[in-house]
Amino acid sequence: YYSQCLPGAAAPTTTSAPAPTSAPTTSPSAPTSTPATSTAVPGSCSTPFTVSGYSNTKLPNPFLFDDGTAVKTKEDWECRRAQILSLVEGYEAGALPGPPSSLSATFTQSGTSGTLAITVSNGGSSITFSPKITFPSGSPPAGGWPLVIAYDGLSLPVPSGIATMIYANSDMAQQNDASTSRGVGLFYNLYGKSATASAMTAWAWGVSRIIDALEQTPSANINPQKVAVTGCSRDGKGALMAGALEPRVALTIPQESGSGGDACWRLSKFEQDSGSQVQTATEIVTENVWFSTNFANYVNNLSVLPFDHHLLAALVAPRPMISFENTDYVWLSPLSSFGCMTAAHTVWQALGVPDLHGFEQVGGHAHCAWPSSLTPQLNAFFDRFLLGQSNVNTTAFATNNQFNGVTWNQANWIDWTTPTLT
Ligand code: MCU
Repeated sequence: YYSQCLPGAAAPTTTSAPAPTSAPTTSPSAPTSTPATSTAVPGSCSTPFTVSGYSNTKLPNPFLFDDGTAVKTKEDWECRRAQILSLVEGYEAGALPGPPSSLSATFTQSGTSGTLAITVSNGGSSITFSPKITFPSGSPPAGGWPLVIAYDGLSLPVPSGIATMIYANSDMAQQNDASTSRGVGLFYNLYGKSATASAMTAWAWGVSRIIDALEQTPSANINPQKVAVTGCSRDGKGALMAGALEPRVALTIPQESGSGGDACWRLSKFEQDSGSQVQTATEIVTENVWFSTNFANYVNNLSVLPFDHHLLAALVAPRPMISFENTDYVWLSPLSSFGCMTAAHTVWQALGVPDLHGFEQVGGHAHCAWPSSLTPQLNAFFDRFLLGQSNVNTTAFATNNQFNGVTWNQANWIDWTTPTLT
C-alpha cells in the first residue's frame, strides 16, 4: 500500500535522493474566509491567527504567550493552547470550521462488522460518508468498545478488545498532488472549493464528525471517549493533526509521519543544510495539499513562524500520544522528529504527565511496516488509555541522537527551562 509513496523507499540509505523540486514561483492568494480570531477558544484569551514581527531561528518557547509573558499555570496553558491552535490554523492548516448545522447517523450491523453512515449538512449542502467498523468478538465493556480510527488503512497491530475503523480520509479531502487535489473532496462539497482548510484539516474535521456520530449512536456500541487515531506517512501527519485539532481524540498515534508530522520545520531545514536529503517545508508545499495555500508564503522564511510542530504536538497534551519513526529513511527527517518531540515533551513534563507522551524510532523495516520490537511500547499506550489498565508503564522515549552523521544538539534549539505549571 505504501511502497510507492516515499522517495528512496526501495533503498533506505542516504544515497537515494528525492527528485529536486523547486519553490513555488507565484505567491498563493491569502486566505479568503479566515476570520480575525479563531472561534473555539476561551473568552478572555486573545488568539490571533498571526503574530507580526515574530522572528526566532530556534524553536519557539511553548511557555510564553504571544505577547511574551510567561505561562505559569495549567489554566494559563488552556489559553496558550488556544493561541497555538489559532497560529497553526493561521499559518499552515487553514480555518477549521466549527460544528456543522446538522448531523445524523445510522448504524447497520452485519456480523462482526458494521457501517456508520454519517450525513452532515451545512447551509444548503450535505454530504454522506460511511466508515466501516470491525468489532472484537464477545460483548463490549460498559460504555462500548474502544476504537482505533485508521486513516486510509491500518499499518500497526491493534490488540484484541479494540474495534477498528478504516476512515477514507482521502475521500474527505483528496491528496494526489499539489494542484488538482486542492479543494477536492467531500469536505469541500460542504464548505466550498475555496475553503482555506488544508486536506489535513479537512480530515480532522471528518474525525470530529465521526465522534459526533458515535456520540449520538449508542447502538454502534463504541465508547466515544476511547477513540484513538492513527495513520502512517502522509496519513501519520494527518493523525497528528486530528489529535491536535480534536480534543475528544483520546489517544494519538502518528506512524512515520516525518516532515509535516512529528518533525519540526526548522529542524528539517537544519538537517538538510547539514547534508541529509530530507523533506522540508519548501518541498512539501509543492508536493501536495496537506497544508494551506497560505503556508507557501512562509516556507522560505521559517524564523517568522511563532510556532513549529513541537507546538502542534503540544496541542494534544495532556492527552496521551506516542509517535513512531523509521531511522532508515532519511527523507522522513529522523533528527528533526527526535528533536521536535524532545521539545514537545517539555509540555507534557510541565503538565506533570511526561509518561503520557512517547516517541520511538528504529530502523530495519520498510516504510510503514511495523517493527515488532516496538509492540510493547505501543501496547502499553493501548492498554492504559483504551483498555483502562491502570498499572501500565507508558514511559517510552528513544535515546539515539545521531542521525546520518548529524547530531542533535538540544542547546541550539531549546532555549527554555521547563516550568511546573501549577
Ligand atoms: C512520509 O510521508 C510522505 C512524504 O511526506 C512524501 O514526501 C512522500 O511522497 O510520501 C510519503 C508517504 O505518504 O508515503 C506513503
